[in-house]
Amino acid sequence: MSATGTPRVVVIGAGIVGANLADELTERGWSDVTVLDAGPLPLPGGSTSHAPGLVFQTNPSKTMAEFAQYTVRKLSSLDVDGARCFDPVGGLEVATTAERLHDLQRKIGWAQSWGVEGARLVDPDEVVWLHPLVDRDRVLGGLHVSTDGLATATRAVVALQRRAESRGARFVGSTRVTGVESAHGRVTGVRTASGVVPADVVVSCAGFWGPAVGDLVGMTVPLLPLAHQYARTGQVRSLVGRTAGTAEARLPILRHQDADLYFREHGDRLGIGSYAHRPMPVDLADLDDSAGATPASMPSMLPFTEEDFAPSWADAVALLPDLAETKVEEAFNGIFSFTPDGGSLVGESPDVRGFFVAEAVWVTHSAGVARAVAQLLVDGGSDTDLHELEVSRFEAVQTTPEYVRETSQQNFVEIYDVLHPLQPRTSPRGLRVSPFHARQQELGAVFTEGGGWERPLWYEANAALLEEVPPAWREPEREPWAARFHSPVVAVEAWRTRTAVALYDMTPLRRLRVDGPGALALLQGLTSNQLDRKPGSVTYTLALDAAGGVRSDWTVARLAAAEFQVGVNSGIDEDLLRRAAREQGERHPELGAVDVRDVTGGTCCVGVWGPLARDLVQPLTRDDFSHAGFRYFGARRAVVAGVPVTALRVSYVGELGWELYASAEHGAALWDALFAAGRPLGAVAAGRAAFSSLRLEKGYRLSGGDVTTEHDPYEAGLGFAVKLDAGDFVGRDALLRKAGTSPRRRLCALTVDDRRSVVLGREPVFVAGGADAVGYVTSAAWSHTLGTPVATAWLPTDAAEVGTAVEVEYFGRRIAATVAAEPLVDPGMERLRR
Ligand code: FAD
Ligand code: THG
Repeated sequence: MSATGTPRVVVIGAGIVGANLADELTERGWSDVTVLDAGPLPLPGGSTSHAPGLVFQTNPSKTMAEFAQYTVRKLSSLDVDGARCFDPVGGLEVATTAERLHDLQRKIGWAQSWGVEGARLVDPDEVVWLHPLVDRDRVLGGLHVSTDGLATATRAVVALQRRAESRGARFVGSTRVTGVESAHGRVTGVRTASGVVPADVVVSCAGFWGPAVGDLVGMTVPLLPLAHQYARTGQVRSLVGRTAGTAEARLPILRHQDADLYFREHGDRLGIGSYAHRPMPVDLADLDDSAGATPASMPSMLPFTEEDFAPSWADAVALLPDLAETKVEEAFNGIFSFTPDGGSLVGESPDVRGFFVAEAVWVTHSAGVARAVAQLLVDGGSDTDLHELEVSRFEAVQTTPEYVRETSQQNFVEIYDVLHPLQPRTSPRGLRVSPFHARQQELGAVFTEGGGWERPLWYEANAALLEEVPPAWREPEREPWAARFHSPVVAVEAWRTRTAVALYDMTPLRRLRVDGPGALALLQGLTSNQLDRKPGSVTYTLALDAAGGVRSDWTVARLAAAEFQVGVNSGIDEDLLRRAAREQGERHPELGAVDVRDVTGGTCCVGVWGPLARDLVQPLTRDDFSHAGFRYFGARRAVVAGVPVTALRVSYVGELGWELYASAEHGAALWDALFAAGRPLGAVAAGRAAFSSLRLEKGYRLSGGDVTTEHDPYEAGLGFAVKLDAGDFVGRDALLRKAGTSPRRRLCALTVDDRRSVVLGREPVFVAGGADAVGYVTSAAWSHTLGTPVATAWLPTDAAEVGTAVEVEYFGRRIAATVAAEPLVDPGMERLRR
């Protein structure tokens, strides 16, 4: 601790992220902050030192769009001796294809959902009015966002450094961190050529050097440094005299995504960035880190490879014909970071406490990410949901050099592509398959990928049954966009689940064993429900953050007094449990040891669900699977078809049935036995598409989708899983403080009035006839049971009353919908408890 009683913080890296973090920490009273950079200040030579600073705020991710909005707000309030750090010149994305033009409407929807102001579709005349260099005949229209603009990142770094220093921070240049010191699993300082700088908290903001700094503590930082071409033209006559005074730009920043290009003005020249070239991965070991004294020798700037730029130059001239009179004058291949899913990386080392990273962050999101990290450090949680950024979101197989290299390059290639929300990656595939995989292939499974797993979306074999599906259960033909990665066959699988029985491969559902005398105390202290129940019971419970926000929802099966199987949502949950177990062991050794183990690999799970589930399973076992003998939310070990299983009577699709867990080597035998026994009952194999639709109908929440840390359990409709008298747990105090206050918003079910128009998620929701979005869709599906499209949406309380008429905007079209009572299907729980 420092003299002031706040932790001593070392920030590695004085780029836009490190500088913002020092500012945000000192603003919160953590004044003992030292920012170290290997390069000279204020231009240490990282990506920030040459970033052109385009800030397009609109993003499919709510979190990233909010971070961008904060960056705009914050940088707009900063200056260096009167020179501004943000120019709100506006952002313009042009469409040169019908597909792009159509997609811009989806983007406007995101802007409305996440509160990005000033977004509207413009016609070709207006495109040219906004950006006179554009060839009117080339464009079909554009998306204009008046609040987008240009960040002058290097100037912002200076302003942030000054402000942070005025509050006590120190910035030290030309000082490389060569080691991280730790004791008893906690960081104690960083090593440099001039000695050790003591620290209680170290945050690596090393940009694309992240993996090298991570190596110092044995932390895998799954990012790939890639080179990206940026060129400046010579003088363009039509630009002369347009900018005046200190302004470097008046024209809106411009994207030409159909050619993977973006543009900004530099006085009377244009800057052109290209993603059209081959991916150019960079090996950190090849960089000349001794460079950095002059901009021309920055380690993050590699020599321009002209031949890679040639097609882009032709495309640039085609869109902006005035460029024909000039040529590229200065250009380089600049280095930045890409990740396996395109997201930033924030989080703490699993092994060395107090060592954090905040990397793979664009200038666009830098202030927002820094604010969230500062909140995380100072307050224990951020008010913006961070699960999309958490380093622990990746599965082990997704952090291998091979995976990171391939997927990050693919993300570079696809960065400006029109991507469907359900579009699976094409490679690498087949990294994880369940023991049922061969059977699934025989049944014509159409697979998607998630967490490295192959997951059936639906089974083509079921197409043979389509004729039998009663008309009321079928779905009318979808419009082309919503029809992608979807099939009418899903109707068969949903119908058979609700009327007969179906087999679902639940193997990828992450499960942990939490065992030992301290296990109950650990789980009880970490989640909201009463878990001290008889062995053989399953409890649905919530992992909250300190502010009472929902981090995740778990099913905790108590298999024996000190043995628990916990069904979780992702690696973030495992990370959380491991940290808490370690802390409990240190602080409360008297509670006894706890062992947390991921048992997902090596085991498998099949969900047997439907009104005939008991008729299918009971004949295969001597154990009692009757309603009285095996209660809803019960768990037991049993033998099914000669295979030892752990059976949980739970169902995310809201039907009678069980999750049957077995050791992986028994998987195929178990599947075959269930399938054969099910055939006379009309059993089918069913995939993710039916699964998602059925769970939505039942009103079950998808953690990270419907509900995040931004929501408390009550507004999410999950108050039933909170037992404030279950002893102390993380988030309990925050919930107690909320007692008596009424929620501002609610998660609601919507049904679509025309009973046809399917939406997909993230669309803005309006009160009927309203001009401004009041909420947004989280999940959506066709409900086969009800014969209408349905959705889940966050709405302010006054628009959340059942019967309220709302509109969902889908590609610019307002679709009338109505707030409906939850759950949409089986409110009386008769299907589950029989
Ligand atoms: P950096 O600025 O790279 O800072 C990291 C710092 O860490 C460096 O100064 C480095 O010297 C220091 N460091 C590393 N290792 C050590 C060590 N061991 N000890 C001490 N110090 C160390 N983003 C946008 O939002 N909009 C754009 O228009 C845009 N255009 C771009 C164009 C190009 C050509 C490139 C290459 C990038 C562009 N980006 C853009 C991305 C953006 O530049 C980066 O994402 C951002 O600058 C990253 O900031 P940072 O602070 O994380 O990293
Ligand atoms: N199965 C198992 N574990 C899981 C999931 C699962 N863990 C992660 C995720 N899915 C958790 N999500 C849910 C959401 C709802 C329910 C189960 C898991 C559920 N809810 C009942 C309800 O809302 O009526 C709970 C009723 C009760 O508490 O008694 O069934 O799919 N193993």
